[in-house]
Amino acid sequence: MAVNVAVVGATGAVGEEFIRILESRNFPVQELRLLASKRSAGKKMRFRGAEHTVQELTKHSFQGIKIALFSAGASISREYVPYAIESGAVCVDNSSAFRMDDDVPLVVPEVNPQEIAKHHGVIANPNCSTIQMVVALKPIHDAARIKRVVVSTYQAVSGAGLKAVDELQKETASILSGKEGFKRNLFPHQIAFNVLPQIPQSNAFLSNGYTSEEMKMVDETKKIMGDASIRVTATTVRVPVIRCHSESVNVETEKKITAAEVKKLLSKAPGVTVLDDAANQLYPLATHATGKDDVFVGRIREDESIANGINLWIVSDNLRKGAALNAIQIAEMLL
Ligand code: NAP
Ligand code: 3JN
Repeated sequence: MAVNVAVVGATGAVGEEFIRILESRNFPVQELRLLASKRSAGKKMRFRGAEHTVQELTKHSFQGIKIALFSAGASISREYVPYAIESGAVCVDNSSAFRMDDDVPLVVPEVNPQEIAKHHGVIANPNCSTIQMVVALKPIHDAARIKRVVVSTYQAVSGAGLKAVDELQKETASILSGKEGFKRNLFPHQIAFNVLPQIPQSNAFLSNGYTSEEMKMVDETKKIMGDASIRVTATTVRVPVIRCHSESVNVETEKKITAAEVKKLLSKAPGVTVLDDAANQLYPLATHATGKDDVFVGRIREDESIANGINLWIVSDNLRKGAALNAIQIAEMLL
């Protein structure tokens, strides 16, 4: 049965992807309501060949809505998710607003789909860097119990929204054309031809020296995997790539597991494609994963510095599996 669906933050990087995926997966949409700020009200966006007009988000926006997909930041979610629930909608929220609340399921369908049924009107979508990592880690945890994870990320600028993509493109063009005086709005340093060990770009650092993105990876991984004993440490880094996050992940397990066994396990794992053929220089790349649904894993090898260690290289489209696709998979399960 088709349902009325609202997309909050429809004009953003994640919102645009929501619309594309709802269409390509033939999600049973009766009415699609596109919501954004006052700035975008009246803007036209296409869905299934027809023009849809973006409306300003208000507390009355959710009448008749069954599924509300939120992607306009945590403060908007905190303010408007309660109105959506009150109107009878179930919300899938892409922001960090409710992720760590005890009574809110934090779901990656390949890892903990059983949590969806426990919702009270809102299901949280994890952070993009966490999602792609846990999809690859779950089969290893089930087989050999993961004790510790050390992850370093290489995150695309689209994770910071459309304005960040624009800044990278304009700054790159400005440098290549030899013009001086490019004015940055978003990133604290030059992002073109550079690598910034700070995500997010503002208010990033906590009193322990980590960034909030790093602590999201630590806390969310434990909650999704349902195992608070897994030790996780993260360094999150922005690179001048438009789309797809890459991750170098080191895993220490309780039980010995060989690289060949991990390859075999991941080859059968839902949502994972193994691309790992050293002889042919085959491994996951951002350019290859762009626009694709799976989490790509390669460079699978044993960590020879410890008894039970595995190294992985994990790449996925941050706007698809990392955000819109994961949320729509949750919505499909809800229906
Ligand atoms: P973006 O490209 O900057 O887009 C922001 C969207 O939010 C736009 O549609 C914007 O509408 C809307 N918005 C901003 N202020 C609003 C307001 N006062 N009322 C209604 N709508 C408002 O950002 P994005 O990359 O799509 O990310 C949006 C949010 O999604 C992030 O803040 C984050 O919470 C979440 N996110 C999650 C992940 C993840 O890891 N799962 C990844 C990326 C983003 P206008 O066009 O009117 O400004
Ligand atoms: O920077 C990235 O690559 C991912 C960014 C995610 C993000 C950006 C702004 C606000 C989030 C998130 O999903 O955790 C949030 C937030 O909701 O706190």
